[in-house]
Amino acid sequence: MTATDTLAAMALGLLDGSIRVVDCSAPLGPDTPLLKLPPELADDTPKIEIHEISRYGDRGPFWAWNWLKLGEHSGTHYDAPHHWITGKDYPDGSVDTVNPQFFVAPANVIDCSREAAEDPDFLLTVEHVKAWEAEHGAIKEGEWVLMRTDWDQYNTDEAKFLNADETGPHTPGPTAEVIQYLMDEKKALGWGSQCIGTDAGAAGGFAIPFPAHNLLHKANRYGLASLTNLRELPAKGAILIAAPLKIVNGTGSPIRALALVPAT
Ligand code: 23J
Ligand code: MN
Repeated sequence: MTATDTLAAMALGLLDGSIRVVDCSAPLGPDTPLLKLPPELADDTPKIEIHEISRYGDRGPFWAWNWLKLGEHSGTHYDAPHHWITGKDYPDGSVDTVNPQFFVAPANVIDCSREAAEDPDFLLTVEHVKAWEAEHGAIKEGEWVLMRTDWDQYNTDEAKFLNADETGPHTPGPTAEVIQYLMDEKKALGWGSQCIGTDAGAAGGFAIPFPAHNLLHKANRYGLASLTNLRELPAKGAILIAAPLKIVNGTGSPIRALALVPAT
């Protein structure tokens, strides 16, 4: 099959509905949950603001439009290598310089929903990933690895989504070893989470602080956060479209993440 045939088959599948588009982005607005950092570290992500410029009225009779104020790492978003100090020197490490070929890629979806429901501090280990590969097939070079926790069910409630108490946030994520394995041995494209960031809630206190950020971006690879609807994706076989805005020197960007899946 030539690439032209492949694209023609895909065009048919999109038009006849046998390929379904799953929306993997959360609503982006003033109520979107945002990352809270410890006060001694930095300012938090600013609140998302949507301001009306005009709405079919005196200031523009025929049109409506808004202006926005928001952090790059707001809502369902993309982390570029320049987000972290370990990736700061890559010439293709900001959102405007990443090769767009990497914005469309196969996705491996590791279902940790049961574990995350039982333990909000659940950490995915290399043993888990290898067992998943034995069951579903190897993770291949250039593919996304997405951790399904069904955490998107808390997206409309910031307190539940962040799940913080006096000991800090409690949300699931990867061990440092998993990210190291995915980067060094699997040459994965990146790592995606359904929580506020790519790292576990407790990851600020790990031996390498925020290991997903540290190790993904050190490898000039990418992160996705606050993904939704991963329960609708097969373990293998989905194509994920995750493209950041082309913000000049941007370290990340909100995205409309879309998964192409077989309609069953
Ligand atoms: C800045 C500092 C720490 C973290 C983050 C941002 C994120 O999770 C993010 O959105 O990239 S952990
Ligand atoms: Mn981010």
